[in-house]
Amino acid sequence: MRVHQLRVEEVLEQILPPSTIAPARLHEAMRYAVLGGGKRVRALLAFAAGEVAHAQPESVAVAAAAVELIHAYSLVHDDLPCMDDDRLRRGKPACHVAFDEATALLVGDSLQSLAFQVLSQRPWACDPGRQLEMVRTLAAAAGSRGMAGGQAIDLASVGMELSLPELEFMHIHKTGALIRAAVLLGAACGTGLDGDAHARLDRFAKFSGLAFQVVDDLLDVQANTSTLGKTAGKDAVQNKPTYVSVLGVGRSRELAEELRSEALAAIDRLGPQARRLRELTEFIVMRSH
Ligand code: GRG
Repeated sequence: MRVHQLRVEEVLEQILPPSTIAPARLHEAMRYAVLGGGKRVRALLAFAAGEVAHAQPESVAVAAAAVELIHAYSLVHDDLPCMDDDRLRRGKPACHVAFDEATALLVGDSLQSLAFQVLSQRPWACDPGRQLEMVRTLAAAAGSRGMAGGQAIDLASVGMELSLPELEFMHIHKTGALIRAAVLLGAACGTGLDGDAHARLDRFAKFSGLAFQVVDDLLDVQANTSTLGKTAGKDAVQNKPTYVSVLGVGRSRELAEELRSEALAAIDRLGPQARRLRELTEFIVMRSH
């Protein structure tokens, strides 16, 4: 895992504009938001799915970096006062606190553009048609029918009571869409997947994405701010519907275990190449931050 984390860190370091070139402050803020923090779960999922499809790690690293850029943009915008209004991210001041709100807005915009620039650069995947498909997959995952749409539902849900299916719908979009894109992009960097394996990976991505969110909701009530690197206990303060508010802690933990089992069952037939996906599923469910 560490090797892949370092590999994606290296690609991110290279593709982010240096803070010595104009506009220096924007570039400095982009680097601040992306580098030296984050678990890189989405990148690791891309590498793990790439292994199932016999992809070259150098190719997967580019796709993984693009997904991490979109993720970093979403965190910068999510922390803004007009959204989740948080001052701490990845154990340090949020981007708009360390810089300013206007810069943070532009950081998010620029990271999103950079993700698609990277993904569409000179052919680096096995064929340009597949590369174009990856651009489409990531765009759909980030947009109004994916992550941004999920965020809109999240903002509109404050103070409301959601049913379990409504909560699931929100999270399949807000958190799940990008996790799914990470898995599909990693797999698309390789050549070895038939339709059945692709469907299995897609199913895996759905369950592991939901498990990720259930655990996130649990950590919000069970972990402390210094372990999380972001403000703990915010969901209740902001009166947000979460798995914990809908199901309670005990049932949410059970649900995380059920989702873990579903995710593992989905890739059961994928053999030893899916070993890292299994390890990541354990990490997602057992993580402490
Ligand atoms: C602003 C368009 C827009 C979208 C924001 C992803 C998101 C939507 C908001 C983040 C808020 C949040 C806490 C969501 C729960 C799950 C989640 C995405 C947690 C953060 O991801 P991690 O734990 O973060 O992978 P690191 O820092 O490790 O990369």
